[in-house]
Amino acid sequence: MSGAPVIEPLEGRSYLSADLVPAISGSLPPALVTGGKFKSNVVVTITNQGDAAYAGPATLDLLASTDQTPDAGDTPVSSISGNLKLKPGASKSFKVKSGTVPALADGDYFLLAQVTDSAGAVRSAGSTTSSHVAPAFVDLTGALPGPIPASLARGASATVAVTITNGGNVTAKGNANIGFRVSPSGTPSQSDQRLGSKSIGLSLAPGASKTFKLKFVVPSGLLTGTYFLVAEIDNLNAIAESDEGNNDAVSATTMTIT
Ligand SMILES: [Ca+2]
Ligand SMILES: [Ca+2]
Repeated sequence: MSGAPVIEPLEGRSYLSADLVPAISGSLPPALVTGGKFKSNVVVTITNQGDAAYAGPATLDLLASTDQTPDAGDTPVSSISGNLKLKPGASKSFKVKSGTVPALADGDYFLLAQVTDSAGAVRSAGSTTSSHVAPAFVDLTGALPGPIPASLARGASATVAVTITNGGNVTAKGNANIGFRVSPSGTPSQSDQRLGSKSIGLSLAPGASKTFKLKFVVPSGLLTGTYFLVAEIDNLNAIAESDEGNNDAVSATTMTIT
């Protein structure tokens, strides 16, 4: 039998202490407007991962950061302070329902949650996804999802589907004119022959797409031939956009005008 006594090494012992650790679930919207309001489903959960109960003041700071580590370059988004009571292993959740986007430079930002306890211990967690922060902008683009008529006589009309997407970070609102043209090469040019246009009332949320069925008439004077169909979104430029040069949608197939 072994006679060696079991001795717990003294250096292995530690004082009992609380340890407030934040975690973030949910995310901010992928596109945020500088200085604008945001809504979110973010929940910050603070868990006492220590082995002693915590009771005392604590501060939860939310920061916007270009990386997932807090540092002096981060920008405060909001802060809550109050008394917190948490037994070892217990958690408390805080919903971040809305807020204001700080005046940040254009870029991608993570949300950081930083907890400071009464002893000055700081623990943090970062969101897994980032949000792109930029001043308010609208950018319309278009697509012709097809099909388009394979053949059309001059003087005839046709109805085609035109999909409009707002790639901006605020709602695109206004009356947009959709101008149809025919392109022999498939590379749109302002010298393409015109088929007429259609005005539509537009209200498109950031990132949203909508498909419109639009009718055009082939002018009797159009030169016969085989063409790609071009739909230029907002061809009278009633809606200001960050990029006015990406508004031509080109059909995947050609149509023969007879
Ligand atoms: Ca555009
Ligand atoms: Ca425009």
